[in-house]
Amino acid sequence: MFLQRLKASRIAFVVVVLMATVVVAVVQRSATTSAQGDSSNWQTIAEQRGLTEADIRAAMMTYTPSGVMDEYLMFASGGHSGQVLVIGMPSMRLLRTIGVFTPEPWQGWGYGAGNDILAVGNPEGRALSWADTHHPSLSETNGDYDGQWLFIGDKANGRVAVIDLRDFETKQIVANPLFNNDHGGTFVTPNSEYIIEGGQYSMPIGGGYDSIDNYADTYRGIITLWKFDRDAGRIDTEQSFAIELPPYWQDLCDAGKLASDGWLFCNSINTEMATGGIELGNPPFEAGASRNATDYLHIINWRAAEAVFQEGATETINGMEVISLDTAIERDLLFFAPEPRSPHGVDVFPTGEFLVAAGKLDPHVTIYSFQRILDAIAAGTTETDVFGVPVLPLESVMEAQVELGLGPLHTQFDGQGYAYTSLFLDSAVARWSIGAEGYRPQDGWTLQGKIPVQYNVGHIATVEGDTVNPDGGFLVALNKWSVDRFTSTGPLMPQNLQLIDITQTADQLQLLYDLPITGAEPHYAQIIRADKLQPWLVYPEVGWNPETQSVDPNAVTPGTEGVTRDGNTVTVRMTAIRSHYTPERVEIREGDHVIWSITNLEQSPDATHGFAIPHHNINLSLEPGESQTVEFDATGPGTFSYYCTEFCSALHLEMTGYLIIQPAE
Ligand code: CUK
Ligand code: CUA
Repeated sequence: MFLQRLKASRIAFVVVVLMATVVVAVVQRSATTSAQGDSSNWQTIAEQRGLTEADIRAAMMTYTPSGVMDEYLMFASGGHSGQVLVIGMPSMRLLRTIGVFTPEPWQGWGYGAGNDILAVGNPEGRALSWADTHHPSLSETNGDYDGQWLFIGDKANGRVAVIDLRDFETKQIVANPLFNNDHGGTFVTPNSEYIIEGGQYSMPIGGGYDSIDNYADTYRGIITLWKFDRDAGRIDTEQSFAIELPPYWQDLCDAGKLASDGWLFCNSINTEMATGGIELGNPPFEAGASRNATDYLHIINWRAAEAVFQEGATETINGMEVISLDTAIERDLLFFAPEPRSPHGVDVFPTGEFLVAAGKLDPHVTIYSFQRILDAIAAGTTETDVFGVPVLPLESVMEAQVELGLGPLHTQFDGQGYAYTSLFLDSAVARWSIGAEGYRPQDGWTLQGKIPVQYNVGHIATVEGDTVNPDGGFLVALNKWSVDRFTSTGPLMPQNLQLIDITQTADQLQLLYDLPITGAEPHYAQIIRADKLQPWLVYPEVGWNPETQSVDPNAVTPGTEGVTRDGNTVTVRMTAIRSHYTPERVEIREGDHVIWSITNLEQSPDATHGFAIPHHNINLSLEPGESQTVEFDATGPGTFSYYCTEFCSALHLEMTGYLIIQPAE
């Protein structure tokens, strides 16, 4: 744990070393002065820049000298960019973006590589080129992040992506055939058996047309359990299934673990079944969907659902097996419990014994006991919702409520017996103690303190916060607004990720660092210890196809390069190595269909070559050992200089060649 590692003695040692370094630098640069005065002394620098002792502590907690690695990696959703952001912590350096649902030019993602993966889910006649990624989820083994896979959902189009953490590249996208939006995804079960994708806005299952006047009859909610096949490294759509739900707006889900393994939980809003129509004089959604004092926490026995699916007691809709609402009720796999008020999210405690939901319009968080839920189910209930789903009385399942402040949203844990909840309206993060055995029984269920954040915080993420064994140390607040935090670059302002030290007492929670994020609203993030990841430095063998994670049959070996023709089909076999392509001239004819394979023969770390052909929208990034094949039609004559887009060597500018396309006649 960072907290334990960073003992006070070590801090003192670091201070002494830092000062000694500064003193040496001062001696070496004794004549250094500037127009702003003597800036060779760290105290003077601090004074000149108006830095407080707390600022200097913050700098020392985050400053990471060149060449020193980060202890943690944060995987943050890339929001509207449809990507994933990889951020080192505690330095808060952006290390990588991963092209997921959207083309990403630098990686060549969608410009010759990954085009077929990106095309999954394109509605007929329409190509999607953006996504709204919300919740990244690291694969788990026994409830702990195992550093192997990352999953993320696309709220805008109802898709889920699989990323392989050996090369940090997207391997698969699946499109939900039942729903064209999602939100309660992605979340994994404790051994990544399933990737959970909950829908958000109810619709006719299958996505077809029906009048909204039939809302209560034909519109429905859905939760999909995508089966993850670890050996294949892919979602197995044949072994995946979905559960039909009432047309409430299921929101955010979390999987049970340890004590509650085998179950999953989702909060919901709009149990009023409002259908909008402000322009017709109806209450707007914001009013219509927040009338009820409570909505329904969804409690789902996914192992029982899996058994129903395996029995075949499902119906097939658009190729997906669906457990009907009636079957779900009959087979005792779906229960509700009231949750106050317009809730957003449910979070399962590390031991799985409790779960917490927060109502955006209620200043409390409500904690449910899983044992009480089981007892209430066993005791039976006569109360149901209008669809016949059993409703467990709140008083029978509630363990505690803690008043925190305005607009509580999402909760995380630190492994020290505390929970943290974001307060959207207060723009703060609250720390509260967990008054249960195994946590902090001595402190009870109480608010401990709050730290202001800037501003409108959504999710928060603690180190390994969704595991059975959170690491503590740091918390990151993912804030929607930054308002006055950064030098203005116009009216569109960055999101603001703020790193917070949670190792101290509640009144000493300290804001350490602001990381502005553009191109995205990162809704959620997960943080993993960097030593759990074992990414490749170069691909294991020359000729590697990242899509199949094996040597590509089209890989080109030295000496086998060339251009061959079979009718109108031209095959180009090319190698790339510092600093040339072979061949350097490719002469073809207008109307040819071109299949162009190119293999980077390099085995040195970071020896990436690019490959771009003008006016054909082809742009590859070939990492050491990588092989790619692109296909295109030579639709017009011309002279095109293909070239390497990475400054790979002193003679990089010479790494080029000519594609010459003769006119058809
Ligand atoms: S959501 Cu964005 S702040 Cu999609 Cu999890 Cu709550
Ligand atoms: Cu290869 Cu520049």
